[in-house]
Amino acid sequence: MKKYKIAVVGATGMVGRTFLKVLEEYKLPAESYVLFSSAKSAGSTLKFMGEDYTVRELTETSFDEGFDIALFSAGGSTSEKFAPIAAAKGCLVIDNSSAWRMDPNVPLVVPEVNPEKIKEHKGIIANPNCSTIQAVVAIKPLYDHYGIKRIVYSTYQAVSGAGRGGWDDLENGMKGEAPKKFVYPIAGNCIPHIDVFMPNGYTKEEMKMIQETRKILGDDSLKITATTVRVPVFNGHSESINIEFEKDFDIEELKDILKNSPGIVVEDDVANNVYPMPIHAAGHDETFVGRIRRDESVESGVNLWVVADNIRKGAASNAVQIARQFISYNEA
Ligand code: 3JM
Repeated sequence: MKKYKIAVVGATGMVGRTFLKVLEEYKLPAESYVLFSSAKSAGSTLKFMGEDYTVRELTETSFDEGFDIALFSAGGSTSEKFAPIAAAKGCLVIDNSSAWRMDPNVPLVVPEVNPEKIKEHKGIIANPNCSTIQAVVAIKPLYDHYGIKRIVYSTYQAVSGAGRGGWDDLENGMKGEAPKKFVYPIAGNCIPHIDVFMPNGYTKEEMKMIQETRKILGDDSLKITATTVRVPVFNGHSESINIEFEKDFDIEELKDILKNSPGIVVEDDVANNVYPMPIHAAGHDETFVGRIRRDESVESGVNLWVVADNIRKGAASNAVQIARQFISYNEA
């Protein structure tokens, strides 16, 4: 079996550190790992695979040494500049930023949903937005069985999605300190504003969910609307997803479909107060689905409550799962 030279770009950030944890767990067939960061964090040491790794500064010649796979999570501008450099050197980039997601030459992949798109890569594969990933894991099996007319997303997103600055704003805000990352205090608050506002009045986060869902499901005409909200939760995104189907459905059959689909854990026993919550999803790679009930206001619709660890399945684990699937296609 081939052994892979793997680079982690943005290793010191919140997602980067989770990359390292997930890589330790998934045990890819690696020949070596090299960790990169910006000049600011270069030279620091990270514990990885039981050893001390010195983080190296990412430069234009970093990919000259012949990497096979690079996991990027260093922000959009770093990806814009360095992903093409890495790809030109024959390295597969799996990019966690929004920089390449909507590029028609870049597959946008969630391994439970559209793994075969990995084979079409031209050097870059994009990891979807955290909120999109958990949504499409839950939606895809229902899309296949019943067809979908329209989706309404409402999200309740954790501060970890905004990186360490978001985390610190909640922690310090609970002690009464003013926010640094968010426009308003997040402690004791909900902020209906994630990423920047667009000319149509939506936020960019909302438009990411809409456009990425269409691309991943391969359905450009799917009707979708979204409201994305930052809530005072440290880690784990929650989503209310309302779906209107083309065909009629049986609610027990729908639950069975979700139970038997990859990457999903159904937690739905309201008589015993069982439903998904961020405090339970943290540390897991599955998407948790509950509060499954018919939308009685339309002919054929359902409401779902969908929760996942946004730093793991929403970022690091999904990217490592793409790498693992890429390797297994190579071996086949
Ligand atoms: C989630 O600095 C940056 O460019 C990162 C901005 C960002 C993104 C993004 O647009 O890539 C922060 C948090 C995302 C995302 O996954 O879309």
